Amino acid sequence: MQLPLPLRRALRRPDALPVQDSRLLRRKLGHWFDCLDGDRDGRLTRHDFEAAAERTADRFRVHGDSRDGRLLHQRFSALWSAAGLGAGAAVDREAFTEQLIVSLRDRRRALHAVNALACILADLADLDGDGEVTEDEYIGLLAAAFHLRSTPDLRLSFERLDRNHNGVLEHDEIHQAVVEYFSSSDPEARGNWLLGPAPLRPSA
Ligand SMILES: [Ca+2]
Ligand SMILES: [Ca+2]
Ligand SMILES: [Ca+2]
Repeated sequence: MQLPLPLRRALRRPDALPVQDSRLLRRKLGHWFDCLDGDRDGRLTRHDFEAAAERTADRFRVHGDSRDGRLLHQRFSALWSAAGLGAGAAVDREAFTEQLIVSLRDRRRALHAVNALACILADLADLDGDGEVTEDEYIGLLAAAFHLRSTPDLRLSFERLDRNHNGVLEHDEIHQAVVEYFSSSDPEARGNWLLGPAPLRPSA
């Protein structure tokens, strides 16, 4: 999947997407931690990222040696490196959030890494290969990759992410959501819903 041109331009410009620290952004990044911490031990290690790649590959029957299998592992791995974490690191929720805020501010690489991961995930989720992600495909993907299993919550999210209300997610809607999720402090930003409504709830 190619990034839409306006987003590619925006990602290249260092001042185009200011990452403003806020309680909302921290809640979103904390929720991202929870999504990645597949073994729920309260620490993120490289193993969690490898396990997420394997889980996703199993769900979509992608062989590890195939192009998609290799891309999936590479992109989860790049996400770990781009967050500024060393190979043997183990970080808790707070440390991960702090580190990721620094990485998102200082290096576009962190946002590129998440976007690149979103590309391969959207391609895998698009089971019928029509270039669009349906509600069922979106819900199946988030359950497989990130253990998000509340269908009513994910239906609400899908509705928010589908900006043009045509019943499917196009690639630019997904990328716009990724950018907003990882950079916006606006409580009205639709991208806040990328991984379910949890970050928008006061208890999150
Ligand atoms: Ca863990
Ligand atoms: Ca599709
Ligand atoms: Ca749409």
